[in-house]
Amino acid sequence: MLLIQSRSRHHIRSSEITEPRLYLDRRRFLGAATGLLAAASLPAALLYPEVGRAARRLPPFTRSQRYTTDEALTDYEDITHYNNFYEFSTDKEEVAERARHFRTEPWSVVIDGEVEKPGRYHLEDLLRPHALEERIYRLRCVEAWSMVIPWVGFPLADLIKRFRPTSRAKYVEFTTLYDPEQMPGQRRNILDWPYVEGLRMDEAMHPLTILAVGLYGRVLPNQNGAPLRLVVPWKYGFKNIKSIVRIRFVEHQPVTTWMKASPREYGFYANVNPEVDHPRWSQARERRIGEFFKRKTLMFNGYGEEVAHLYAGMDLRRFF
Ligand SMILES: Nc1nc2c(c(=O)[nH]1)N[C@H]1C(S)=C(S)[C@@H](COP(=O)(O)O)O[C@H]1N2
Ligand SMILES: [Mo]
Repeated sequence: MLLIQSRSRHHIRSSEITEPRLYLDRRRFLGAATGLLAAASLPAALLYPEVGRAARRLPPFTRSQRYTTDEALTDYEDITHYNNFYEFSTDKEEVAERARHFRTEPWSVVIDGEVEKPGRYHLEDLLRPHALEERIYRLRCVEAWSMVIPWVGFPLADLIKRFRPTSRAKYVEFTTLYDPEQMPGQRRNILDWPYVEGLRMDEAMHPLTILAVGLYGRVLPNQNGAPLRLVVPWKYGFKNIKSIVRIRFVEHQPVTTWMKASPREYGFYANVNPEVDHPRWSQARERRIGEFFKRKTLMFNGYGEEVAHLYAGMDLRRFF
């Protein structure tokens, strides 16, 4: 276990791009230690051969036994070519191509607001202390489609504890990069850029909430929010803000991009709720990408046992 631990502390570098000789060495290393490693940190090329070796490698990660599902994974091709990322395009099938040359290195994240250790941190330094874990989560978009995605990331709570928010910090606000040169969507007024999202502190600290750096065992593709994105599986997809450059601790509820765009349609909480329709369509059912028949949408996207207590006593029609 020691071995795994220290390996998993490695950060992502440009040198993680697959290089055949290294790949072979890694396999030999694994072969020698299979007893110890078991299913813990198999190379992604073995876990998900369909991804291909061109995708960039992650440091080793463990697979969560707890945060997983028996449901079939959505195809890698669909996860990476059916994207909502308005900074690049409003056409889901065009995002991947438009994001192809997006530069995610170097990358830094500003941590500020009501926090004891504010600063601008290089991504490597931000990630270094965190052991990576694979978790399979459902993602339910407000547009009534869904996917099952094997993310690689770490609990947001661990990062929050490191920077020690003050007692005034009641919410966490996240901001996406603003760079119209690279993000053609930001040259148009489709949304009030940069994209902003937020969570109440207890939602941010919930063990289900993660910051993701990878999917399908590989570094997060640009179109999925490289190099760092939020994943909150019981909320509609739009809460899962991509390409984060700022994490700010605040006293008051942040005004999020979608609330500004259309307050009737998009609330702050955005918990998946089949009983509260979107003003323009029902939220009772969803289409799992890759399937033909629609399925019922589950309260809190099926994570009710873990998260319903966060909203005890709240009127979920009002706080949608
Ligand atoms: N910065 C930013 N983050 C974003 C979006 C966006 O347009 N810009 N779209 C959101 C929506 S609506 C969804 S459904 C998910 C889609 O994530 P995926 O492309 O990885 O499936 O990202 C969310 N995060
Ligand atoms: Mo979405």
